[in-house]
Amino acid sequence: AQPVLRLEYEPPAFLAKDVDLTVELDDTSKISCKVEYERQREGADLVLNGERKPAQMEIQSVLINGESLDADAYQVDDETMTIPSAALPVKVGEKISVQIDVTVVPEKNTSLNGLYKSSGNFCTQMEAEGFRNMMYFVDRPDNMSIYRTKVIASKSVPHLLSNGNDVERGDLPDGRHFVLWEDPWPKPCYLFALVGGDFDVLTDSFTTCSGKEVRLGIFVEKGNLSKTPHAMDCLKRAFKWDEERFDREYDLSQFNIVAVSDFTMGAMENKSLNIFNSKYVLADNDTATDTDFLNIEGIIGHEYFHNWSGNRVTCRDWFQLTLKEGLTVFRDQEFSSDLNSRASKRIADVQLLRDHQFKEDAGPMAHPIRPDAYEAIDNFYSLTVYEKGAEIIRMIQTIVTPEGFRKGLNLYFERHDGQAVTCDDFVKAMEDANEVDLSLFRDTWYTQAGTPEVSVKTSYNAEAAELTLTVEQSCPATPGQAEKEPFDIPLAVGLVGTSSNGPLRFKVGAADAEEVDSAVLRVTKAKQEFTLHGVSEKPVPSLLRGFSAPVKLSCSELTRRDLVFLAAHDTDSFVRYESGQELAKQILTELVEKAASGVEADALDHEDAPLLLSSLEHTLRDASLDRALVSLALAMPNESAMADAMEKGTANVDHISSACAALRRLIAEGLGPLFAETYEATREPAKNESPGDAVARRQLKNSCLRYLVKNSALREDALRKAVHQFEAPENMTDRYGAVLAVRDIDCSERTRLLQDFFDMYKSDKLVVQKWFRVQAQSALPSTVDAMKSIMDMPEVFDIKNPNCCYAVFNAFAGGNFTGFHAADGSGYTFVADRIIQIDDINPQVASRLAKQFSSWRSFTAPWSTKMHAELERIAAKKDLSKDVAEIVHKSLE
Ligand code: B3K
Ligand code: ZN
Repeated sequence: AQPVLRLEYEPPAFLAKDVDLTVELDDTSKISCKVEYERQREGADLVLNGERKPAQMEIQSVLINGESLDADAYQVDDETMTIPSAALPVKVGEKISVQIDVTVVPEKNTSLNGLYKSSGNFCTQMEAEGFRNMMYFVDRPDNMSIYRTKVIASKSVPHLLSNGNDVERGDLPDGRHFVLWEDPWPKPCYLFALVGGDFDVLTDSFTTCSGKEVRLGIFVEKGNLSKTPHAMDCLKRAFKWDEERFDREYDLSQFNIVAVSDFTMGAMENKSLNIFNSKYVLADNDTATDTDFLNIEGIIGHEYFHNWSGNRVTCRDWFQLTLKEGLTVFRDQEFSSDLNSRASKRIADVQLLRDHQFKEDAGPMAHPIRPDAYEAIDNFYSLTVYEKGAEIIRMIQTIVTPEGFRKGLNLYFERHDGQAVTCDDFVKAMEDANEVDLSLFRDTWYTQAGTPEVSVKTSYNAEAAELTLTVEQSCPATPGQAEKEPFDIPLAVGLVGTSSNGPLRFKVGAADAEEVDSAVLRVTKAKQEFTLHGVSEKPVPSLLRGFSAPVKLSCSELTRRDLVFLAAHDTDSFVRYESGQELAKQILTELVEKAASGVEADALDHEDAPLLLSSLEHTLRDASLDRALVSLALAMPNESAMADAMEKGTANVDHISSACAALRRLIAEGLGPLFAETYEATREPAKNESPGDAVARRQLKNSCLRYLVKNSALREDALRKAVHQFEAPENMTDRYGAVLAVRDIDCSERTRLLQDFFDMYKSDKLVVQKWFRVQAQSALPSTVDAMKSIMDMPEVFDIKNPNCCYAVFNAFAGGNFTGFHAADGSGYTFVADRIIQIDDINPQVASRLAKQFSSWRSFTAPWSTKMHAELERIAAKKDLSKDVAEIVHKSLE
């Protein structure tokens, strides 16, 4: 497909001011849309977006000012309807009414984009470009309109919902009923939503800071009411948090959430009618893990926060997507951090970024957070736009301070309320509210792709009590960007003293500056020096505190002992964690080299393993630590992270797998008794334990259990522990944790737990998806066969359901390194077959899966050649969707 280019933006020739929709829900649904279009450009034709497929849209009639337009008076092709200017006799600034009637078949719409059916209920997903699957319209985010929507259906469809307020409802003479909705806030069509179905409903209310009462509703498929209270609590917390932290009040008298089983993404922020993947709404102790509960909180918050960052102020065009997504991810991260453990949330977010976004930034799909071109916009709902985008916002907050950030955000909302704007407008508001110049920051982070590499050297002058940091930065080339300008990087640093084992105070810049124990250095040049004064002893530097910028940091003079020291003594919890990870990574890198030199997997050992073990032991024994952080420290860099860290074309799957397995074994064997002791100490709830502490305790307990089963001497006992934990769990975290612990071991306990798990939960789709996931991620050689058996279970597996695909195919391709990269290519072939199969059903799901092949250049042969061959096979598929085509072609370029 021809790429769309950011710099070719032109405002629309016609704006839809008022939209009057009537939707008659049925097998073949009739949709009538009367729009007041205001001309913006003299002489321009009215070009409407519309696609016949995937919902079989058929035009019934076109009326201009109430007069029927003959079919030969307008043109229709695969993507547009063009009404010639001559048929639209209005001047610039004047309005003309255009009414289009179509029919669509929601059941046929397996793309889940537009109007479709899920478990018998009607629902919509319009972002980014779904509205055009239901109506010919100016489908772009800078076209903002007031919507009135009349939904009509038979009474077997009792709940009829849309955006805004329900202003009228009643019965029709033919026995059907209707509800009329009016949304007073102008919005682009990607925020339009419509639902018709038979649901169970939880209602509640929230009183806003100015005393307005908001009715809240959560609509779920029948039988799920008991799994809604957590989501409702989260929703009310989100309302309150946004008032307190960012002065944002809700702006309508009702707010509804609908949970559906078939949904491509996590959820969608449609104005006052959020639609969710049921995975991110439904939870109770028996069926949801602690992580599920936290994810629900984050996503309910995220969608609610979009009401301001996205809906009241939206994007001018889709290149600006990070304007709403990066900002809203940042807001949901802060929400979760304020409500739970900030330190472990930060580490989890950094893990996600480094494990997945760094990979994207180093591969063929690398793009700036504000891309310059796209073929299929849905491919750009990426980790870069979302997660790296949130890091860019976080850096702005670091630069202007949290208080300045709040001021800047208030100015942004005030200045642009009701508008569709750009990332530049956002940065400008931050600059104006804080009187700072962010031009270098803006011109690097928003325009350049790739992960900057920052290296630091220090030199200490005892006499002058000065520490000089020499900082260098560079950024590897990415597609279309060979050379990069130096970024504007806020580098947070602290110093730790070895005589006190504690923070040292210092001064930045001048000897008479204020004394601090942490500072943010602004690195803006390729090479730059910073001098810290008043440094009373030779310190160990604590660099990139809190992961203050999305970069790869190295400091070659930090010895392994320094890393162990930081892991034990730094006051910054991120650097503590990071130092342990860095040590493990260095050891793993050398284990990979040993494996390459022919050492057998079982014989792999490392002279610094004892150092790592003593560091982990120190962490495990430190009673003052948050147990969630202890558990995070125990997780070693995985195979895929190691492959990413290697030079392109050098990753050998066998060597990496052996090295990672060896390190896990060394830890499991070296700390066996301590894991057993810690497991006992964390098995039962403590007195007066807070819910957050309980989550952290269970996290640590399950980490220990996973190591215990890897210890050959303790395995038998560990398997008994797993079975017991499965049978008498505190909640699903424990039951699922037990299954996870036995996942990779071919033993009777594994067979039994998997069977019991299925028997207990076979009627619960979301839990069965967990059962899929465990099997898809198993390191056992039978995994591809297990996935094929799952596909043969029509009562639980449906390839049209995205969650099923994610829990089996994406879980395998993205989370089962040894299985996906099996040397015989069986993993690749299995996944490529699925991409080809799913492409005809749901291109967005297929495209997400196809992204797993884009790392092929990282590997040595035979892996690289086999992945490449599968990419060629996918590329050759007839009628390949533009979503998958874009990924595959860019990967092959
Ligand atoms: N804005 C939606 C994403 C919809 C993507 C469609 N391809 C979810 C979110 O970020 O809140
Ligand atoms: Zn979002």
